[in-house]
Amino acid sequence: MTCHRSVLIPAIVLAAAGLAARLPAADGSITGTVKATGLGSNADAVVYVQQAPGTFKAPAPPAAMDQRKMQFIPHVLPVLVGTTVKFLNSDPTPHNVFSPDFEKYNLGTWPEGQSKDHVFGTCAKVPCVYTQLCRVHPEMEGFVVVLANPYFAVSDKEGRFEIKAVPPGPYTVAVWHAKLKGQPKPVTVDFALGR
Ligand SMILES: [Cu+2]
Repeated sequence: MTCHRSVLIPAIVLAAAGLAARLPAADGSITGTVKATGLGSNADAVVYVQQAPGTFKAPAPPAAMDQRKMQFIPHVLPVLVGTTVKFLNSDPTPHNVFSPDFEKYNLGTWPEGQSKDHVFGTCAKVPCVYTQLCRVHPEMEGFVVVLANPYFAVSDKEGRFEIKAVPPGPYTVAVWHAKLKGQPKPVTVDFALGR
């Protein structure tokens, strides 16, 4: 048992538990809740496994971030490194897609119904957070959060999250939030077999 003392007030309280799933030995899930202290919503925290053994291939179908009603939707999009993100425009006004972070990108400005793809191909230090902005509308902001393995989830308004299909084993689960910080937590995904 270790006791951590910190001078920082953890603004996000992360509670997580590894759960046994189906039998026989199948992957489990990590579920829990995030409490975003002082905010009206507990949503949009990215909860992720810091390190997991193995190599991971980005999914072939692209992830998607839309621009709709003058907002990036989803507001926070976690992806595995190497993933292609399709940026759409569903508004009757042109939107731009750029990020000032890391290698930077500016995909240009395009009208309703069109889209452009961008590959998030590198991430030196997890999480790689790309602030997603629109030059036409400075108030618009979203986040693409690049991670090293596919074991991540985004919290809902109530703060609930579920990281699915995690192989059994010990992990450290961390949380990223645009405005708050939280402490990582150890979690073990295991199986209680009985008869
Ligand atoms: Cu815009």
